[in-house]
Amino acid sequence: MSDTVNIGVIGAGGMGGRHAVNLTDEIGSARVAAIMDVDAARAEDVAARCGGSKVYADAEALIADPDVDGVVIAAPNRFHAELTRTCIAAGKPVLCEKPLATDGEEGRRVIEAEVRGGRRLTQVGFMREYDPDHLAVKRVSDSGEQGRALVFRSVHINPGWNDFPGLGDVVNGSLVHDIHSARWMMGEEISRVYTSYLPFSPAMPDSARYVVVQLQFESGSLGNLECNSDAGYGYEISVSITGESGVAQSGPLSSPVVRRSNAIRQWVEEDWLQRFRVAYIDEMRAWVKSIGEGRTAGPSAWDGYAAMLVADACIESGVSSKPVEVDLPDRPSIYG
Ligand code: ISE
Repeated sequence: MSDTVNIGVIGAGGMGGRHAVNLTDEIGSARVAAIMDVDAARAEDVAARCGGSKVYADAEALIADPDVDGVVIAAPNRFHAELTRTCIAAGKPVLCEKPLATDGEEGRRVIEAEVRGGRRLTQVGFMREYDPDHLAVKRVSDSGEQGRALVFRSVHINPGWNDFPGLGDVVNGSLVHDIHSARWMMGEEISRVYTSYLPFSPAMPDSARYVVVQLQFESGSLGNLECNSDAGYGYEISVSITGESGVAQSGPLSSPVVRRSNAIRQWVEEDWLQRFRVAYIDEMRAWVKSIGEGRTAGPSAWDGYAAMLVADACIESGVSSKPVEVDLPDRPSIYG
């Protein structure tokens, strides 16, 4: 491999486009060698923005390209697991956007493929692991200065959704991040969930406007995840860990508090691309570095799979209105 890491990006929409631009503008040691999208014009635009990448209409052909050292998957969620398995079969490192799969069963097949190959090749795009606010809260909790971690809380505010999301859309598309943050920041597995949700109207009982998930961790610690899928004003994410003698809490906003004309105002980010701008760049930098060093780090396929098992349980609980136990198998040795 030359000093430059050649990346193929699958999906030239908002997320894939952002990854491609970050690779081009922010990561000196990488270039976008190839880009794939079923919308040729969209792929051409991103390719031109990235200095003239090869354009593919077929994801398998991009993965097989010998000039591609690593693959970013930012295609629609339903393609994630299968494309990740294709990368594993080709022996190529892959950064797959969340969710790794559409359910636990599909996630299990990714794990089987990676275990069969005998080494980690997959990083999952749980980019909260690179967000300075999440990291700061975790650092305080891990330091032990507030005693044992008792309760994890997260509040996830989406500005809106294209149409009326169902419970599965909100859990797999949004809350899956917080499920991962809960496991990662508390350093333990979730053993039980109980989900309640509010539909957009009584006439649309399957829609999910606001979702609340109560968690229990293996040690007995507790958690609470909230997601407003359609807040109508902006995007906010906050997390906290309550310990025995204190609470570490991230501020939801990075903008200054402005006092003027008898009012206090604070600007709210429009979406996750703004809020997590730094995290996406740091995630990409770390992933490219790991490819250059011939190792795989960051959130693993196992993390992606565990999150899907919890997500499945959250959906089952929301539908049945009953608590659901999470049955996580033993972690294969390649995941440490
Ligand atoms: C979006 O797809 C993301 O990945 C964001 O991080 C998340 O906060 C948002 O809810 C999702 O829709």
